[in-house]
Amino acid sequence: GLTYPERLNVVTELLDRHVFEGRGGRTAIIAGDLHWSYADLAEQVNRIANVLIRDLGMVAGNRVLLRAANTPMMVASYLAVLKAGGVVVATMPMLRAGELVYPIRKAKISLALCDHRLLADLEAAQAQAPELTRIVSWGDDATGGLDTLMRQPGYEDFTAADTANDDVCLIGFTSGTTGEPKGTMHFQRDILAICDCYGARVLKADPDDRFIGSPPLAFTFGLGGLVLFPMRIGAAMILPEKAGPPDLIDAIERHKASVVFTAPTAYRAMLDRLEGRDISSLRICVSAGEALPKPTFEAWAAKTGLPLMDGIGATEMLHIFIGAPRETIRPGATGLPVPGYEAKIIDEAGVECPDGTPGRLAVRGPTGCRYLADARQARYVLDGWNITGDTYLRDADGYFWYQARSDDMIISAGYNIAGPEVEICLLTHPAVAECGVVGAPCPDRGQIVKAYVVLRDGFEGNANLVKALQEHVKAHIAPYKYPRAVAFVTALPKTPTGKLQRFALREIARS
Ligand code: 3SK
Repeated sequence: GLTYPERLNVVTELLDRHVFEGRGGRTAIIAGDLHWSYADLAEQVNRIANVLIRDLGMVAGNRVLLRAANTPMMVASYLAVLKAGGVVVATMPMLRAGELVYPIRKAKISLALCDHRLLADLEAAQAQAPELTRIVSWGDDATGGLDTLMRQPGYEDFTAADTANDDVCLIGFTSGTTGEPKGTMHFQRDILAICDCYGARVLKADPDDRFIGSPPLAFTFGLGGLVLFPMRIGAAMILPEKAGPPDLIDAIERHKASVVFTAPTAYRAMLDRLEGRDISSLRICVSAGEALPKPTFEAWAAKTGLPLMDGIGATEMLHIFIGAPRETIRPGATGLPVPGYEAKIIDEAGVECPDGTPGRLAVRGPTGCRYLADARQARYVLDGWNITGDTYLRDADGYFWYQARSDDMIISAGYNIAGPEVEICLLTHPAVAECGVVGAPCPDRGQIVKAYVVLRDGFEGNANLVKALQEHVKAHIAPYKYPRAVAFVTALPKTPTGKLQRFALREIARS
């Protein structure tokens, strides 16, 4: 079991400890030409924490909204709020004004720190969210802005707030694929727990690793993979200015990244761009955020010699709770419960399913399961188990195999067909770059399988290709699963975290 001291401030453990113990000179952050050591980062954090308390009147327990891309100042602000005993509500940089109103109102946020480049939408949101009374920007050297306030003399030291290990310190909003976003609350100790479970027992990186990746820090996948896991072991994080696949390759090559956290879509996009590039510094590649199709695993392994470490996490659980250390990966399976967590498969009545039978994935562990003022708690958390929206099966060896999001099952002429299984099959066809498969209404069969396909360069979407794709599916998986309808599109609808929005495709299919 994990035990943490009753009084615990994670910033002491993740950051200040490295400085007290003589590791302050180690590199903490690399962003373009900027290099911050652990000591540099600690000073920035102290300066911002002083501004929060002395200039902005924050008191422990206050919620502070953060809005920025993955930049050094975003990391420092995040840690400063934690160190000062506040509660971070980080928002995805791509959210627009209308989407910012809900978290501000729901979490009753009065103070925000914001990169000046993203101010306009936050200010527009403020007009509809009067509880947000103060926005302080950085990066513009504005009068009264964070940059000037931070420079005040005497701000270089700050004593960490005396927080309890079960004080809430971050509220992560879900991406809201199934209704209003839910605010998930996490304790100070949860931040260490994910490092000491997934980080220490599955990822097993070391202090000389250099972490990189694309998920925003507002998505806890990014927070853990890019900030918390490296800091727990005194390693470095690389924060590229842009995090699209070409930028990721450039930054891996330039800064010799060794651990990468990103989603399957980004691995596929990188695969097409590796010719002539040197990414030999990579040694650990984590894939999560959406299910990892086996063809993507195989293609990445063939091109780089590296296995993709699949994992499933949830904003509710803070980070990955099923995955496999490199030596026990089974291609196609997500993995085993991360040490410290338990997982099971249940049916509609909540009864555990026998191995081999698909059902709903439920999980419990040291993190998770606390929603901010939300009646849906009673539906999604039963007896301490978090009921996910994913259909999985467990095999006789205890490995968990993804089937579909529970609401992504297509029922066609009485057959249950998992959309993602058809997607995986289509992805093995050379013409297919990306695809999404959903049920479309059909008077005869209830639903038919419909595939939305983005083609690779050089392929033309015509009737012959439709036939070829249908034959391809029939030849590789049970023929009743083949897409009776295929539409060629230039892009698929995605969430800000890069997940396919099947509900949006379903709506298109319905119209
Ligand atoms: O699998 C996910 O979507 C996820 C969500 C939150 C944190 C971590 C992960 C991998």
